[in-house]
Amino acid sequence: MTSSVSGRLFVGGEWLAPRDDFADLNPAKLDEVVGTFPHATPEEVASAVSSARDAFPGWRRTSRILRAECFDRLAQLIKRDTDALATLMARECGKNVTECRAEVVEGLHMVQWVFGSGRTGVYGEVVASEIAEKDAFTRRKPWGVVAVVTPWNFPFAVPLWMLGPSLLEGNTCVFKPSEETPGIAQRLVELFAEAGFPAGTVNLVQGSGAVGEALVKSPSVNVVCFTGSYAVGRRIQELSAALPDRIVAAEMGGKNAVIVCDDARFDLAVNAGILSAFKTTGQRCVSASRIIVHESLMGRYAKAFVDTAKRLRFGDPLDPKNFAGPLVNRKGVEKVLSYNALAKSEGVEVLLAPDQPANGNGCFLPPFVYRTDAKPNLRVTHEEVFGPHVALIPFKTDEDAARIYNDTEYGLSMAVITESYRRMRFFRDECEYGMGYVNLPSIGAEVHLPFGGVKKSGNGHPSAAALIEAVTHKTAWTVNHGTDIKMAQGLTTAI
Ligand code: UN1
Repeated sequence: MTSSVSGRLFVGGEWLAPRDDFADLNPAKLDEVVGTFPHATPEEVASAVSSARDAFPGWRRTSRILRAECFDRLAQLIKRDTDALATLMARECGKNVTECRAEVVEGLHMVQWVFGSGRTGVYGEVVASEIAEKDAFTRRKPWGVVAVVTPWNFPFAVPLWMLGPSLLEGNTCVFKPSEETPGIAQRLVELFAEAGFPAGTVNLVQGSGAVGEALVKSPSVNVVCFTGSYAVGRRIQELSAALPDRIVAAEMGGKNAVIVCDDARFDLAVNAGILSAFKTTGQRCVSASRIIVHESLMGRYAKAFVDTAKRLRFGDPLDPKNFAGPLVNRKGVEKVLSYNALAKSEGVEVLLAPDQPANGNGCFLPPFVYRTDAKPNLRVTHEEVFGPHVALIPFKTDEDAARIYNDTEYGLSMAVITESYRRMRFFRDECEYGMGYVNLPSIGAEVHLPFGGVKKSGNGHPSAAALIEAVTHKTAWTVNHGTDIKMAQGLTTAI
């Protein structure tokens, strides 16, 4: 018998009484309730924001090194609980437990990075002044309260990408996770509390989009860090436009691609395509739903790709031998099925299609693979699907491949499979993306690298370590150590 989580909100260092407003189901076995959770009321959201606001001055005044040291304790707790965290995550979001474990490790890496940055991070620079007697320097200051609004597909690492840099720099946080993964979010906040983060520095509100909306509308929230769908990210940006100094760091999905050049190592190219398309059942924002293949390789590539895709085992997330698990919920299955149907109606050549969902009790859906020429109006090759659904698209020249890659509204992740440095540079410069990979899948970023995209994928405030830019603002300091006033630009000081 597996245990069920009693969901509680965490406000001002206190756990509120559990409530069961909504049930959190295991997508591999829809009759298993992972936990029951409260929808935060508008008053509870307001109280979480004011707790964060009240905790801000004390936390900001705490030395950066001492703030970072709290993360050392958190790292020990994550190491202690890695297996339990991975198992809970697998039950809640359906990712295979081996992937969940890797995600816990990714979260741990963020925490370790924050700890190390306490003593090594640079948070200002000394600059020159026109006046010899003046010292000038910049210094980063925290904004204040950061709302952390996160998705279900990376329910542990992505929150830490945001909570880590925010707290390191002296901000306080209100965390609103996806309602698909409230249990792992609650566990994470329990670990923050156990690690000794002061009351009010990390607050947890749970529930649906209305809860996130109330949080984002609060004028006391200075920064919103968001990863999730374009529709929600756009809504956050619109609501935030009403506030003059609101910062939004948004990462909003992709229509990523792997480009397979004619000089590619063949097996590596097939594996990179398979991992990009089907790891996490295609539910990473960096998953590739387009493999752009040189026409001379296409016949052989398509055959090897389909043969490999047929062999992949989508099954129980708790069985480490399975390649991947179910989709996150029924809605996810219906969305992918509707794109599979759309592909057929748009006239593509279907190479592999699921007959029907493989398991009636879970949200399983085997891969869908098709081949099509690049066409500007084909919706399936332009819209984000978020599931095991992938197009193989032929190209003739590198210029064609870059044009096909760029012909979407998104620009998140790109992988190029080539042995040629010249080609790698060509795609690096000509394509629009945030993360570029060579001879690798389009997934698998590490926390000390910036993570984000351009166009509909993001607004230039990448997550993970690079989030420091969004959660602080740079101030300028100019200090005169002369005995009279001398001004820049030759401004006269005679009175
Ligand atoms: C996401 O897909 O939302 O780069 C995050 C990766 C992971 C993070 C993915 N480190 O694939």
